[in-house]
Amino acid sequence: MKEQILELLRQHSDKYMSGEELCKRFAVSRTAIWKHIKDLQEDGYQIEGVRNRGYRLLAVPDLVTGSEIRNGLQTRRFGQYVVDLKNTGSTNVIAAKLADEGEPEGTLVIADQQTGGKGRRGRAWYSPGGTGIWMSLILRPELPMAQAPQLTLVAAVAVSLALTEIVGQKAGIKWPNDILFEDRKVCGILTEMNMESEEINSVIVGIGVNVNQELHDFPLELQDRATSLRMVTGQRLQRAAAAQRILEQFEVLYDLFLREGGFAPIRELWKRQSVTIGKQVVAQTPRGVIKGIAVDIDEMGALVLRDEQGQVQKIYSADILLAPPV
Ligand code: BT5
Repeated sequence: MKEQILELLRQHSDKYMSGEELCKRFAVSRTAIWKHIKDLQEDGYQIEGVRNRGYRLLAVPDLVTGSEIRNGLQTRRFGQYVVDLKNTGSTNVIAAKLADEGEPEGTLVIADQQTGGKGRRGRAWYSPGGTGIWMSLILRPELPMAQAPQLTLVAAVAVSLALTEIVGQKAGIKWPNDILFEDRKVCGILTEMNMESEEINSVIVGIGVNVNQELHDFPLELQDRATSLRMVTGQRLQRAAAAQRILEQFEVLYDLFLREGGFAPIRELWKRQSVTIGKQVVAQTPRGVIKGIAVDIDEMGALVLRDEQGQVQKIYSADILLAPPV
């Protein structure tokens, strides 16, 4: 009922909602309504209560709850069902479990804080409370397994377009899964696949975006390489609004990707947002280190390098570093 009261207050935020009206709608006592209002106020909602007039919503807090994510969200599936958590190990782990239990495509798991946020290859993702978007989306694409890694690139384009729009400055993609502002990482993406007899059962796309941190909020080892939307814009942002823009972009591009049955339309957008192409890079691949110039990504999403011997090399999985100046 608390959520429904909040929805009503949102819809009528230009006027007062009388206590009597609320009692009638929910067939409960005034005390019951008052308790829910008090609860909402404790969550950070600024609700004014005026005798003989009623309640009015004045301001919403920066929360990443289902209610804040769904409110005004322009998607059909992505984020229409939200599991919100105050604190969890990793939203990817929870989303994978829910996917196993049959939750549908578009289900979103979002947490205010992660204590075991995961990066790739066993690395950690720093996810303190109240500052970032730590969310994982369940996808169930009908795709050959070999195409699953392309979903990281689809998500990267979606995040980069959404953040570019929010900040008004290009958010660059560093292949395969980093989004950068001015060479500093603002977002990382972790895509994990669950197979069932050679077929994709589900793909979990985990997205972590630094939103309201200041430099000193990052651990020392990240201070020279991480950034947040606040550090770039100089302003605090509502995390839920930023998450909505990402979900909206992602749904459009994901549908395009599936409809076109391939990576081609995304590839062009990817190249436009990339900060990797044209750069000297060092690729640390499972097969060893390859140095060269990044010249393209191919139709499968692999990074194409021209190495120091002039040979063309395709990289399917790697950590990319900018080469030190020679
Ligand atoms: C990533 O891995 O960039 C994937 C990060 C995915 C995080 C999301 S949050 C929601 C979902 N649930 C999860 O548990 N994970 C996903 P990788 O490319 O391996 O980069 C990891 C490296 O980024 C670390 O080793 C640090 O150097 C750096 N790093 C860690 N936390 C960071 C942060 N908050 N901001 C910027 N850089 C960070």
